Amino acid sequence: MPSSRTTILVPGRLHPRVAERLGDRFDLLTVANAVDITLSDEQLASVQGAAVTGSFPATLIEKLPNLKIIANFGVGYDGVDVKAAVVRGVVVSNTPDVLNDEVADTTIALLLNTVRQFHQAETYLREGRWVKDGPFALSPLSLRGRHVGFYGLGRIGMEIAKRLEPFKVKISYFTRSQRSDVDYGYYPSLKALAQAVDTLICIVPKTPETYKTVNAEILADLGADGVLINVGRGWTVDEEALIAALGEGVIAGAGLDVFQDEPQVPAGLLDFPNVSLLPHVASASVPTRNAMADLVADNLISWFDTGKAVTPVPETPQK
Ligand code: A2R
Repeated sequence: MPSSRTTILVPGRLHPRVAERLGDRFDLLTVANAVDITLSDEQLASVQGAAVTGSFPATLIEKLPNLKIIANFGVGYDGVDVKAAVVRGVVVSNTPDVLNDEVADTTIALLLNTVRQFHQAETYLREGRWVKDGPFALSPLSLRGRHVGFYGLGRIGMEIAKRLEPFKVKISYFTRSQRSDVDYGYYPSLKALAQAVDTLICIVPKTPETYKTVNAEILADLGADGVLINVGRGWTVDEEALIAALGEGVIAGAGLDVFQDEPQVPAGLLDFPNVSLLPHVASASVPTRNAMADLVADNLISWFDTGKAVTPVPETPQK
């Protein structure tokens, strides 16, 4: 006999805490991924919600006639075809704010790691080279005296900027709309910002407008002392241009937590001593991922209790 409980589709991997929170009151229908779906028509018709990490394409939305809400794990929801959801009147939710502090902390660590080469210094110690070869070489770069530009100054960017203030660096930014609540220098284009600063922190979403916008020209504008930090999406940076710029000394270093084709990282990036690379871990602590998982569950529970998600994305507003 079919269950009277609401069915939530889970395509691919999902933080276990989401399933724990939802299991009591929903039927979870787990499938291997969002593309190769081999469910019966009856099963597809039973799905009213989805909990997703990563991809939720239009082809899947089309297969689910009774879908009401897609709850995305993560603040970036570029894996969900929001346009298709809007057409169908499906609400999409994400997990904003609960990860701001963790991502901001990681960004400061990545920036310091990049300019001061602490990752290499630690490896040097662990390999016994301090004893054998003497002190670790002075880092060519420093955070001292830097002018840091933000490409994106939203929820996460603001937390990074606030953390940078006591580091006594100058802070500027480019966003499409100027903020009225900060004194940082505003530049009306990425080019103008890159020309003004020597350190660029990217924390913009993956949208058609941000694709490979950090290109050869922007890197050249950043200059020979330039440091690029990307904690938004790999999509935003032209990785080939970045590798060329690092190889030719067009910029001085880079710190990356995100890549175009994760988990693949271009081999060309691995060889540079002036680059710090992380495997997309900016929000990846147990407490922060638990908070994100709770917000995914809260969105689904709230939707089916009250008809409203807790944190719907702007494209799918609620009355
Ligand atoms: O442009 P504005 O005024 O909407 O400012 C947003 C900025 N932004 C852009 N800036 C320049 N050119 C664009 N085409 C563009 N599109 C967006 O990025 C805003 O300052 C910032 C995004 O802030 P939030 O929406 O608050 O996002 P949050 O939570 O800071 O996360 C940013 C991204 C996520 O989408 C994930 O991809 C990644 O960080 O975790």
